[in-house]
Amino acid sequence: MDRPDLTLYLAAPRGFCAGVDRAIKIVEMALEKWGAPVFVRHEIVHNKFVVDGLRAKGAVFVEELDECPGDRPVIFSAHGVPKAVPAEAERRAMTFVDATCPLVSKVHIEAERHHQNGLQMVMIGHAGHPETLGTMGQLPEGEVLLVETVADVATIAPRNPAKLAFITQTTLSVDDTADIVAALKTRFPSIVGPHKEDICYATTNRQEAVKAVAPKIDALLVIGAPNSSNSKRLVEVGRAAGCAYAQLVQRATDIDWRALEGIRAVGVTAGASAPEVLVNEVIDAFRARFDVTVELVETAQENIEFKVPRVLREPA
Ligand code: 0CH
Ligand code: SF4
Repeated sequence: MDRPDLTLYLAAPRGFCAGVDRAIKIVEMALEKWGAPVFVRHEIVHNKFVVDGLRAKGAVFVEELDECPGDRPVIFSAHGVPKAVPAEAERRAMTFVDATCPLVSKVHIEAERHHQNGLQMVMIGHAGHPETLGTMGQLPEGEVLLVETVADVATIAPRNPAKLAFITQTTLSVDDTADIVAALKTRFPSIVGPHKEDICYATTNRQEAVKAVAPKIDALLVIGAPNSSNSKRLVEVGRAAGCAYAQLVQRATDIDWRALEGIRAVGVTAGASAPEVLVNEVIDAFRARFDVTVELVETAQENIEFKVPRVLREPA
């Protein structure tokens, strides 16, 4: 049977960012250094394939520190943790390694600095997301007001509207966040903040690549997990850029082939926590059904790398 022609536009950059790379390396190196089990508070990154792989090597994933025994090392996930978490680990004299991405830690430090300067914070982020919980948890209760949408900006009640600063989650939609920042600046003209927002280079670059692919395609597949904020944003960016069918898939078995019937061009990208093996798996699944030509759409090159903490670089 003749397979239909299909052009597969592969977005670049896609997949692992420097923070994810480092976080996974931290768990692997901790297992080498201390042996199994090593506990990990929260999924190290939001990807089942990565988590299952580390679990097979002896990592034990838990949601809270009180689920960890005091005599085994624990690692904090890439998304960051409230201040109370390392404080409690110290109180229990536990061995812990913080895999918070340095670009998330940078936001924590910003929040602390503004707080010390007497400013109340507004955080743009998603309620309940571990990064938002971790960043808000850098300051005492009530010091960080959360806004998720432009509409939320009208509802917050700061102590003193003239003494405010804003910070953001690192994995938000660049365009939606710009609208929220604009609304904040309109309501609170003296609000202090970063140059644009705190969205990281990897989030920004992956969204830009999707925008470049969108006009060429009939459908977009984003490889990523349903709890991965940055991956879900890529689906939204695809739709906003005019791609009527944009879908999040964890791996090839999630692809709805009936929805893709008749397409001639597909876009493929991957969230910052999705490994490249899953991208290859998806490409192979297309090759089994179509006569595929792969075209790379590269909008930026990345060469950022973050060092793992010193404790893991030192011999045991
Ligand atoms: O996109 P989120 O924050 O949900 O997390 P992820 O999918 O694990 O990707 C890595 C980002 C970690 C913190 O910025
Ligand atoms: Fe760090 Fe950005 Fe990756 Fe998050 S998405 S881990 S902030 S580089």
